[in-house]
Amino acid sequence: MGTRRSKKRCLILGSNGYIGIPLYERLTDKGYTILGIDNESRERNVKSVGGNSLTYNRKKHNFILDISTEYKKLVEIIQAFKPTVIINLAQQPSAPFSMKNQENAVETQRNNIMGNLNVLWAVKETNPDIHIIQLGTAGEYPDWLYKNIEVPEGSRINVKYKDTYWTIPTPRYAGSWYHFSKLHSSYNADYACRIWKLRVTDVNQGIVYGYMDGTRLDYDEYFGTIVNRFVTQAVAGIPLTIYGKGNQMRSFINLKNSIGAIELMIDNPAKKGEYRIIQQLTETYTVNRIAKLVKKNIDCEFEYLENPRAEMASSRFKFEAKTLKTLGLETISLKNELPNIIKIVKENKDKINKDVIRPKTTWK
Ligand code: USQ
Repeated sequence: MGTRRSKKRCLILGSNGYIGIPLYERLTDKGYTILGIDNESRERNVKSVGGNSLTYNRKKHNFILDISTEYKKLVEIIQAFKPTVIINLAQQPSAPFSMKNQENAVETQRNNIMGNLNVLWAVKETNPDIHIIQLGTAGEYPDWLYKNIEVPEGSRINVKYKDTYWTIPTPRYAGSWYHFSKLHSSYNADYACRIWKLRVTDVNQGIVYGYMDGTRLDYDEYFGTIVNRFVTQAVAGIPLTIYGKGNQMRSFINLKNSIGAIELMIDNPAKKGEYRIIQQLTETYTVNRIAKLVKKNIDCEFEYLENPRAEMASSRFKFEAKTLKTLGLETISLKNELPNIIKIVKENKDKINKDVIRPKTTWK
């Protein structure tokens, strides 16, 4: 007797990226039918800033396609493949890259917003029942806006104004051209669910860190996020580049947990007409705390640099993040995972280009 194939058909947009590669492999292992699309912009963008992935990356695409410009082909692929779910990871993911110059700012917003809008239209025109999972960001809830209030999980809140209660979209704002691209896409998806009765899960994800077999591992100023970057700096014998005094707080999720969370979203789709927000984050740390955790595992120095970014010098915040816990996501802690990241970076130490570590882009 053959194994029973799942009826789940997943179209992954951005299947050659940091999350796309392990997601493609994981869903294939689960017996889901997968189709991957990528425009190879991640590799191009990383190369354009002199960066390189420390690890080999197994390309996972079935089609090379730019979803932000090739709408007709996207529709044809959806009509032929008949996905039950579309996971849109086809985004320019770096805030510093979007702040580098006018061209990058425009290209980030064009690519991210138009790509996402094309997906919403393509689903409306082909099969509005397809569940869309799109990646928003925890940065849609800036620390200055949620200073003393827990960030609620969900798309609506009730507020009292002049003795009347109003249900309004949860207040959001952003802190880079990149983060604004996510914010605009969130509002577009919310609106599409309202008028076309689509089903969308918008995943507000914290900073993803760690490694899974076959994916890429970037460490440069633009595409390396803080944990992967600090580990690389420590392994290379470079002092950790702490921006400002290091008291800014951020939320985090391990790459394996990010993949696990997307699996849970696929298996528990949003309802018809529902615009659902999930807070995809498991821990919060200040930059200093991360630096100290890295130092506990591998000897290194710290260097406090004038902060090149426009962000609060010091912040504390709390996110409500119930859904993933309720659905049974088992949290992996940064503390337990650091030795694994250090091991993989050490194995690839000779590929580190020390010239792309120090920040060159100022945001103000
Ligand atoms: N930082 C340092 N030193 C460094 C690099 C970063 O102190 O060498 C600090 C930054 O000032 C910032 C924090 O670390 O306060 C995080 O920076 P990051 O580069 O790790 O992450 P960020 O630019 O916030 O963006 C990343 C992903 C993005 C995702 C976002 C989630 O690139 O795709 O949406 O995390 S969040 O930050 O929650 O909005």
